[in-house]
Formats: sequence, structure tokens, C-alpha cells
Amino acid sequence: MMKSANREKLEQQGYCIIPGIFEQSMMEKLNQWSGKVLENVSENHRTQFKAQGCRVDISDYPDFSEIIGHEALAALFDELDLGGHVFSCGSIISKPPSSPALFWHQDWWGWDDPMSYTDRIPQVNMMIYLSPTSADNGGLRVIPGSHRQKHSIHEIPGEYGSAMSRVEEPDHPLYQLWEEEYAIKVQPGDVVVKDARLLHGTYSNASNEDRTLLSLNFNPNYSGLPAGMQSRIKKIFMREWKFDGHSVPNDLQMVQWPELYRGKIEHLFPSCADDVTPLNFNFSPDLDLLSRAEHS
Ligand SMILES: O=C(O)CCC(=O)C(=O)O
Repeated sequence: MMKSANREKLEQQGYCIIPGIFEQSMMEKLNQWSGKVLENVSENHRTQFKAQGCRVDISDYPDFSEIIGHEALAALFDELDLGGHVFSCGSIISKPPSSPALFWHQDWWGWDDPMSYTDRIPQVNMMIYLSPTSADNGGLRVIPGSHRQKHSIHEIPGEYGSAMSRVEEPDHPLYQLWEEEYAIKVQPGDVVVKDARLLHGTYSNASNEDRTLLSLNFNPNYSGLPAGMQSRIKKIFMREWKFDGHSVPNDLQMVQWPELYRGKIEHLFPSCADDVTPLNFNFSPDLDLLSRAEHS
């Protein structure tokens, strides 16, 4: 199969932007459901996740099954040759008006496995922004190519779900502008497809509106992944782990969703034998291996 231009871009730059795949009625529903979610967010959560704004696990809200299992997303996985995928986790992320930047980081946790240093894409993050989003209102910024190549940001320690999320040191270099950064601009209905290994962050939200997105993580060709990685994905999916300070109102698992919702996405649930040891969580790439990968 010939690679699509979007697939080429995803491989080379670590992301691609697909314009207008969701119709307006879908976006209206997403806005309505997200509005309900945001009403339930506690002040404590917002304090713990000041850099993100807030970050609510989608497993607590079965309404969203319609978007996770949406046929336009399924078609996109086919177009990008990312089929055989499973869903691992997702969030509703919302930055309130006048809120700070999200620090630079990457989302991949599987750096202990050598496969992470190859062209094989272990996880993609499908990002669906609910309003026009750019550098002025907390838009996404990325370092193109950093999913496969070492960048100075990799050398700066910064942990998700920590003092960085609480913005205890606003002058920290991980909140600042970097010369190589690229500002992503999107409209409602677009999807940003991001390799989970890509360095990214956001601008501050200088507008007077909430800036909200759905962030959905999937693992392409799940059956071809190493067993330990599959096992970790299943644990993430089953919520058998916690971030520090991660408080959610319901704590539901998707397998517990009523049939009406679960039925739309059950084919995307990861399965794996119970006796497999999950791959260790390691969010820090080995920089020697990453710089070698850069030249391979
Ligand atoms: O808020 C955003 O635009 C992106 C958030 C994100 O990528 C993250 O929290 O890892």
C-alpha cells in the first residue's frame, strides 16, 4: 500500500493535521457533553492541574463512546495505515481564560522497550479541539521530529502530575518558547494526530474563553506489540494505576459502561493474558539510543 501524504508527515514530523472530519452536529454534542464534565471539576483538581487547566478521564463519561467509535476516526486509522488499534485512555482537557502554558513533555511511557526507538508508531494521540485554537488561546505547540530525534528539551527533567502541573516555578525553561517550536492552528472538526513520543506543550490561554479538547490515545496494530507493552496498555485502559493528585468524580472503567455505550467501542478494548508482566512505566527516553535512532 502506498503511504498517504498524511502518513508521511506523521512519520517525518511526528504529527499531522486532518481538517474537518467531524460534522457540526457532532461538535455540538461534544461541546454539550464537555460542558457537563467541566461543571464537575473540583477546585482542588484545577490547582493540581493548573498547567493543563483540567484533565478529566473520559472513562467517567460514557456519552463519549460516540466519538471514540466514530466512523470518521475509523476511516482515518485506515488512511494512515494505523489499523488494528485499541483504545488505551483519553481525557477532556480544558484551559480556562487567562491560564498558563503547559510545560514541554512527551506522553510515551514505554521507553524501556527497544521498539520505542524505531519507526514503529507505538501510540497515537488523536486531539479534537472544540473551538478555533491557536497560539493566542492556549494552542498546541510541538517540536517537529522530536519523536525520533534528540532535542535539548529531552535533557531537562520535568514530570507530569507534579510541581510542573501545579506551575510552582513559572520561569522554568519547560514553560518557555523554543526556537524550533511550531504552533498548531486548528478549527473545530479538525483532528491533530500526534505520535505519543513527540515533544509538545501549549501556549498560555490569553483569551477570555475556555479552550477545550478531547485527547484520545490509541495503540495501532496492538496484536503486533510486545506482550509487556500490551499488558501495560490493558492496565492503563482498566485504570489500574494513578497519577499523583489525579482525582476524578466517578472512577468508572469503560468495561462497566452500559451496553448502549460500550457496544459502540467494545471492538477497541485491549485484551491480554492476565499473567503477563506489564512493561515498566518509563517516560524518559534513553538519549544515547534516541540520538543513534536519529542517524539510523
Ligand atoms: O491542552 C492541550 O492542548 C494539549 C494537552 C496535552 O497534550 C497533554 O496534556 O499531554
